[in-house]
Amino acid sequence: MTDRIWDLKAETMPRQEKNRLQFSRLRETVERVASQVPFYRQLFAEKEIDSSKIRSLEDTIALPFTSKEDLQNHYPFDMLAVPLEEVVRIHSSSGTKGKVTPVGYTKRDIDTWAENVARIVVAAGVNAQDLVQVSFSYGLFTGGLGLHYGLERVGSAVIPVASGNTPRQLLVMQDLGSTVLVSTPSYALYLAEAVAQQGVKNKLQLRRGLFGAEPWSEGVRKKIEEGFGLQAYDNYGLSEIMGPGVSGECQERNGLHLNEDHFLPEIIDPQSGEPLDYGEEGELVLTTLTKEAFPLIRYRTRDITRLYPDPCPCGRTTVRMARVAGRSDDMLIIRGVNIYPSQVEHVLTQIPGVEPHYQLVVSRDGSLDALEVQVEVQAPAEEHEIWSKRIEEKLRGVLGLRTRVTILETGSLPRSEGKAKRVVDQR
Ligand code: DLL
Repeated sequence: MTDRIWDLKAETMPRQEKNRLQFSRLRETVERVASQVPFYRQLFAEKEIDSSKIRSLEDTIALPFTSKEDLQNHYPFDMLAVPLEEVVRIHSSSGTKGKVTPVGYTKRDIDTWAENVARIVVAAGVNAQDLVQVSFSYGLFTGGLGLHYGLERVGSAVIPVASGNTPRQLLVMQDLGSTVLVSTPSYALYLAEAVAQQGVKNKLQLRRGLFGAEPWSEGVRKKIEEGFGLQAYDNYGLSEIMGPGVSGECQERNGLHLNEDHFLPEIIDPQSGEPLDYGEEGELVLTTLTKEAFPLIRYRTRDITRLYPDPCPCGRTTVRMARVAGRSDDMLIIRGVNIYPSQVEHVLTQIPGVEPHYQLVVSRDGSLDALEVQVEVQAPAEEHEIWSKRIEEKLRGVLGLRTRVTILETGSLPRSEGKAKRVVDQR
């Protein structure tokens, strides 16, 4: 069965036609930032770049990268390509380290955003009949309002519960009969746990869930699906580029369709900055093609993924990205093994009896880094030792990683209502 497709023309456009569209939008963007954003004007002058040098899409690689540091150095509004009076909304990135990065939107940007989100929610099977419980926070974070506008555009009834207040979430879910849940995967796990504790799974109408804003493994997908009896879909985005709506899974759940007519993707080697081929794992770099207020050229997302250009059985021709393994800055190097927290999560969630609640504590052991995995298991204290050995062996077998596993009782680790903090760095 083919999915319903929100924007048939854009999402099924033949590649050649799409490349032509991307190229003309890229040139326009380069011209616009060169004339409107002093940062780019100066950078292009230094590197002797102007739009006449962009003769094909391949010439994108001649353009300089933009980094998070560039945005921080032009805090708060120097990267805007329009006067502040044309800005109608400001969001910001999470800013876990240092200052937040404010991002502006014009009226048209807000409209484009809603269209992009509409595409990904329809790809995940949501329609006008759905009652959608949005359990993302509403505020500077782009998750709440971003999903909200896209869902309204599709015609769903949006319930803006926002994050937190778990008892109320469960009440709304049951009494209003929410059919779709939207949240971070870690909050969904927390909610699923509360559903199990109250024994109300059979009172729920949920059929689908859209989860994103942080890395999550297939194991967690399974736990969430079992916990609510729904089908879970991944969606990806980042505030600097727009927010949610950059890419999302269709019914095939085999990669996230990227809205390429608005965002030009590349994969690069995070160390050398050299471009990598389709299928190769590296850092995602995005150039906005239609943003008015906050256009970015070759923005380094730090997110590690791959791109697949082959058409999808769903009928969409947009390039698909693999689920994000993690951020290059979250990669741990433990005794020579490079590892993302989501890989540890994947192994843990494959072991029956182990709960999907864990934390990784990284410390220094002499000149080497050491990893302690704290994980919850439903087992009496006298069995913790056996469990710890069993999990250590499993991690070593699958990931080649030597760790110390500490077993905790169910409910010991903090639960997250937004993005989970999985790594505690004691170095
Ligand atoms: O998290 C935007 C968003 C909201 C996406 C709701 C999806 C749903 P930021 O707060 O700026 O924006 O954080 C962006 O979160 O660079 C990734 O590292 C991570 N991230 C977002 N979605 C995913 C995902 C929003 N599906 C940063 N899988 C990004 C893995 C994700 N990581």
